[in-house]
Amino acid sequence: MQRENLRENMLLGMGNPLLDISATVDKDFLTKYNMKENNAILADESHKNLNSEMIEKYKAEFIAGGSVQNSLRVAQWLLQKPKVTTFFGCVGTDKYSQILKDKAKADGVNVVYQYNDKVPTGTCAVLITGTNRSLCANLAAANCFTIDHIRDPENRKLLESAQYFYISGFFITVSPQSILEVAKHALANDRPFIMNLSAPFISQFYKEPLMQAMPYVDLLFGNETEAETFANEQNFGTKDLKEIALKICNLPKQNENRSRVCVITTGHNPVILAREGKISEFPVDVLSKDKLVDTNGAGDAFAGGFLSQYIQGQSLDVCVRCGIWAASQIVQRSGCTFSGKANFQP
Ligand code: 26A
Repeated sequence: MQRENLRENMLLGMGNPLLDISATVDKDFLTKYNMKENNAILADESHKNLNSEMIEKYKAEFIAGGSVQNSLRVAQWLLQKPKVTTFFGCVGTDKYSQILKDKAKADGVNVVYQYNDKVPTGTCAVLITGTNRSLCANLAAANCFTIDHIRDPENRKLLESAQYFYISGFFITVSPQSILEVAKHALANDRPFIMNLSAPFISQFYKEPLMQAMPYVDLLFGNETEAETFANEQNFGTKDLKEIALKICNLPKQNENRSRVCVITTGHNPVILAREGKISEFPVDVLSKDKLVDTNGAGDAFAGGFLSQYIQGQSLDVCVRCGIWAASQIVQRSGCTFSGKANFQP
C-alpha cells in the first residue's frame, strides 16, 4: 500500500456517536416494539422500555457504535496510522461517552466531540435475530449537535485542513445546516464530499434536506433497501439496482470537476459500482453460516474499508474490494468490532 501520502486529519467524519446495546432476541420481541429485521429507526415513546428490557431480559452487551464513528474506526484499522481520521459528533458528559471516546481513540480516531451536559449520550438498541440486525436509535445528546461545533476556531482548522468529508444520511435528522456548510466548503475547495443513504426512513421522511445535500455529493453509499426506497421516493420508475445507481449518478451535481460515484451493497450479492455511465459488479465471498455472527456494522465497515483506500488515491476497484474485505471481517464478530492487524491485500 502507498502509505507515504497519508497525513493526520485527512478525512473528517460527522455523525451520531451512539453506544450500542446489543443482544440476540426472539422475533416476538421485535414485533412487540414494532421493529423489522434489517431496518433502522429512531426511538419514540413506544420504545422507552426497550433498552432496559434489552439489558435485564437479554443480558445485552455494550459496544461502541454510531454509523460514521464505526466507519472511521474501521478505516483507522486498515490505515495503521493514528489520527488520519477526525470525528465530530455530540455526546453527554457521562460514562457512556467516556466508553465511546476511549474506544474510538484506542482505534486511532481523532475524536473531537461536542459535549452537552444536560442530555445523556445517545444509545442504539441492536436486536439480533439470527444473523440479521434491527436498530433503534435513541439519539439523546447526539441530537443536540449544533453548527457552533464546526465554527469553533480550533475545529474550523480541522475542517479546513481535511481533504475528504464523510457524513451519514442519519445525520440529516440532526443538523442539515451543518451538512450543507461542510458540503459547500468541500465544493469551494474541490474536495470530495461523501454521504451514505443510511436507512430507508431518511429517503422517505427527510427527503427535502437529503435532496438539498445531494447536489454536493461526489460519492454515495447505500444498500439495496435504501437504494430501492430512494428510487421509489424520487419516482425513478425502476426497481433495478443498476439503473437506480446510474440514475443517482446523474442527479444534478454542483462540482462538475468530478462525476458522481454511487456504490450499492446488496448483502452477500455482488456490490454495484456506478461511475461515468458504467456499471461494475464485485462478487462477495459468501461465508458459511457457522462463520456469520451478525450483520450489525457491515455497511459501516464497507464504507470504512472503501474510504481507507479512497483517501490513498487507490482505484475505485481496490476501494470496493477493501470495503468487501472489511465487511466480511466485521460480520464474523459481534457489532462493529475487529482485532489484530488488518491484512487486506489490494
Ligand atoms: C439516526 N440514526 C437512526 C442513527 C443510527 C446509527 N447511527 C447514527 N444514527 N441508527 C443506528 N446507528 C448505528 O448504526 C450502526 C450499525 O450500522 C448503530 O449505532 C450501529 O453501531
